[in-house]
Amino acid sequence: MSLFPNVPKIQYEGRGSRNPFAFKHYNAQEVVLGKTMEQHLRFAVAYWHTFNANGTDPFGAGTAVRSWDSLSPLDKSKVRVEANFELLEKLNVPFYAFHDADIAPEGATLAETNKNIDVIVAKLKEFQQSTGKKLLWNTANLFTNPRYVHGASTSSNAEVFAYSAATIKKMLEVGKELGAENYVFWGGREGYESLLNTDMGLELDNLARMLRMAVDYAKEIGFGAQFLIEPKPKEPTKHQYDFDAATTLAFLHKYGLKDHFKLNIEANHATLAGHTFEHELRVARLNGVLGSIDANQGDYLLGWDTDEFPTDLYSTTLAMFEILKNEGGIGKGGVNFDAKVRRASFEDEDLFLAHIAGMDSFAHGLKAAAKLIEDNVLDGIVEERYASYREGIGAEIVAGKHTLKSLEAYALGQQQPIRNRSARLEQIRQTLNEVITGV
Ligand code: XLS
Ligand code: CA
Ligand code: CA
Repeated sequence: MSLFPNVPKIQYEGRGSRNPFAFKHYNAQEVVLGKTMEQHLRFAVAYWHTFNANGTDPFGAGTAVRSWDSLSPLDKSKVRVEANFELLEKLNVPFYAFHDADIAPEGATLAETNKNIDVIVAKLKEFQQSTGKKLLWNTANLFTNPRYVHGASTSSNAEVFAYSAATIKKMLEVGKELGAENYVFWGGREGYESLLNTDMGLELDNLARMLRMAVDYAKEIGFGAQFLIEPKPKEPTKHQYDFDAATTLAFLHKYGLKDHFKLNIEANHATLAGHTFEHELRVARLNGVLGSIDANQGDYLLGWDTDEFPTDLYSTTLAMFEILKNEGGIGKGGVNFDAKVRRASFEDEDLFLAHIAGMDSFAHGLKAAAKLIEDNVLDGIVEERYASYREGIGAEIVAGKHTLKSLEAYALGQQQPIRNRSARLEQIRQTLNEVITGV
């Protein structure tokens, strides 16, 4: 029985198509720079936004109209599993991602919750086997339940730390059972509101303690997923500890955890931190920790995490440029649509149309980024701009042959005033426009 009878299997029809239920750019088997689009992009659907979110906002009730609305919590969870695999199949998306709380209702006790999870995990496993779809990552929701009011690993209450540890343990086991390729740690409420009542040192030490325990347990049970930390600067707490890629890297270095984690970079979190998506990806890439991405976009007029489906081609192009430049591309990670339809897009069809828009925007970005690389556009510009470091004094500086003293002697010896060259940014942006509109 179909849960989305009005939606056909989405096919690639190419650029000129005006069929809303067709891809204009995402052609899974098309080869770009030696790999298929499917291999480059490894798309994933986020369970929570797609099957759980109902459009509730602080001013109004849910608007989404779903066929499972009237069911009991456990039956709802079961139908959502079917909805997930039908949607993945119709969109030709190979992966999905979830939190424990997305797939099964919380019970009255931890044991009961775990039992509910087991029921659904068995069903997910059956569907994975019959469809060939895979779990990109799973994670623990350590922020919704009121027990996490002061955080989870960084809670002021040790009972909450222990409960969080038990939940992470369970979700690592679930990840192993379902063959998850990654496991994500997003710092839900790991942050603080005011230093007046916060022991920041202890909280950060505890966060590191929990991550270390997770690394150890995964090893113990033979769960080989790539571990990912997902930075975010604020929301829900005023100050989140994993503020951005650079802050998270410093944390991992300090606690000797760098070898065990990569980063899951989310576009909307980057902009909330006052960075661009590509900035965060570049920082991660240069430090060898670009693991996976959460694809979405924020709204430049709003200061919060709107998690919109990505449609900004500048952003998808520059993001894909970083991914293509990353050794091994996106690797074990993927492009996870951590994005939700707008509250006014409340019909089932919108779930598909939104993913088509996101997938096409990333496929378009992939093609544009590949063109930038093939035609040596940005690399050529950068190479020319830094040419002074490849000869003369620049080459000597790079080779480590100089000191402040020797450079003073050099500068004193120069007779001509220093001449700089224009950076030509306007022209570069025009070239980028040409590339994006030309592919
Ligand atoms: C919230 C985060 C969250 C993580 C997974 O802002 O994006 O959804 O991706 O816990
Ligand atoms: Ca996310
Ligand atoms: Ca988000």
